[in-house]
Amino acid sequence: MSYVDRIIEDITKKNSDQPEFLQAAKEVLESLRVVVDADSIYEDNAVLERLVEPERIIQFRVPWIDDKGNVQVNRGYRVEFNSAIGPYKGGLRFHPSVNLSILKFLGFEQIFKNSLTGLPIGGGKGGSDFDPKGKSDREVMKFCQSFMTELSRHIGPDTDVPAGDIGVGGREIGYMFGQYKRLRNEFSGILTGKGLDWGGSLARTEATGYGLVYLVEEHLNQHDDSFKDKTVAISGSGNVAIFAAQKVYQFGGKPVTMTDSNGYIYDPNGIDLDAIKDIKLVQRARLTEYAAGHPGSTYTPTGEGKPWDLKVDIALPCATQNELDLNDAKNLLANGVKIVGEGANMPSTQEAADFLLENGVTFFPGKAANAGGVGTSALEMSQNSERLSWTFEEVDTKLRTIMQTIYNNIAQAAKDYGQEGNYILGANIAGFKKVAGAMLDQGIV
Ligand code: NDP
Ligand code: 2IT
Repeated sequence: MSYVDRIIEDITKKNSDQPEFLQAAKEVLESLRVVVDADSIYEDNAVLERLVEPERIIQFRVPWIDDKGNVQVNRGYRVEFNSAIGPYKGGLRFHPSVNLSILKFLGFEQIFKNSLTGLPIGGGKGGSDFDPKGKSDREVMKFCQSFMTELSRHIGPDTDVPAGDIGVGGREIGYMFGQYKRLRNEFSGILTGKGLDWGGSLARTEATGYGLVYLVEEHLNQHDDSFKDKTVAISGSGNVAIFAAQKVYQFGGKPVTMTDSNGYIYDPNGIDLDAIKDIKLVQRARLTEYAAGHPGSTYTPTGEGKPWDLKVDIALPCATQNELDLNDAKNLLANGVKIVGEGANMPSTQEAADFLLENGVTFFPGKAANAGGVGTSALEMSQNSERLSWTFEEVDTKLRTIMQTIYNNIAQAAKDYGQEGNYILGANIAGFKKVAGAMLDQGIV
């Protein structure tokens, strides 16, 4: 049995209750066959066995008191997956669906993504099954303070630096930072995505969405094309989706859809981003609000259609895992889509990604395409270390360079292994090589 087959069999046995983790791990392992079969150093040093096993998982109780005075209890986690190339780095997700399978898939992806940024950051992820929806600001604050009371024992600017993800934005980072500072009497860069007046980086808020569009634009430019006049389907209406749409407009394209968990809006005139920002970031309301002020737009509830049913040139899934399945991939292809770029983490099922790739659609996996967020988080860490703040233009220019470099590196890796244009393979291999090299250098740890 080959080395990769043996590892797949082993993780399938050990993690049979973790479908998302197995999905993410198998995809990477399949890509690595060509690398590990060519050199026995990986098997001799059990690199894959170590890679699929988190260095540490912390699970804890998060008790808090709601506005009615009732005691609530949630589960908190931090998966510290791999620190071969730097301190653990990765977001915190607050969503009722959060469990170990989801956090292990996200932490595993983060290892390779962070490696692709070219910056010294290891892979980690955390979060809670807490649902911020419908909670008052006070309740969110109480929860965040309790969550950080335990998490603070495990993180640090040179150990583990969490950030935002689904359900964790500027408000939550602020409450968690305040609690850490109070507990430790220490003002340090233990989280990224901080407010601009207290250690945050300009352009971090925009970075994931902008980075996604920079990567796709780089691909288009290298093929004498651009976003200009392209119609774009975007899913999600949170941090990543909003700033991806903003950059699409800046490059002359037209985003026509956005989604939340209840449904999607289609606006053939182009999504009104000011309205979305007001609904989602200020009112914290639902997309159903959009239709009223926007004649010509339509709202389709979840279960009755998806943005992937429409005729678009480019699709950018920016909401959540497995939101684009084989049927959606078929619809996109039938409608002439040319590029799918993943702003979310693993938004395409394995079958969807394979189908798109096999049918000539250019496909950029999340670990490459959404790496601008964590890349800019690493830039925030640099600024915190030197106690300076760079200008928006400085950070944005570095972000664009990071995304251009990622594009070139994944394209080159795919070519080197005889699969030109297979950016899934390219991203997995390019991300792996640096981490595996560091693991070999550092011995069996
Ligand atoms: P936000 O919380 O800001 O927004 C999430 C969006 O996705 C909302 O519109 C939300 O709708 C929707 N969504 C979330 N869960 C589901 C679900 N189960 N079904 C349908 N819709 C859902 O999160 P982000 O924009 O930060 O994150 C979006 C994706 O991007 C995630 O996959 C995340 O891991 C990834 N990502 C984020 C980065 C960042 O810097 N923030 C960096 C790299 C990747 P609703 O409001 O109804 O829940
Ligand atoms: O999935 C991701 O890369 C993020 N949620 C951002 C992580 C970070 O540390 O900025």
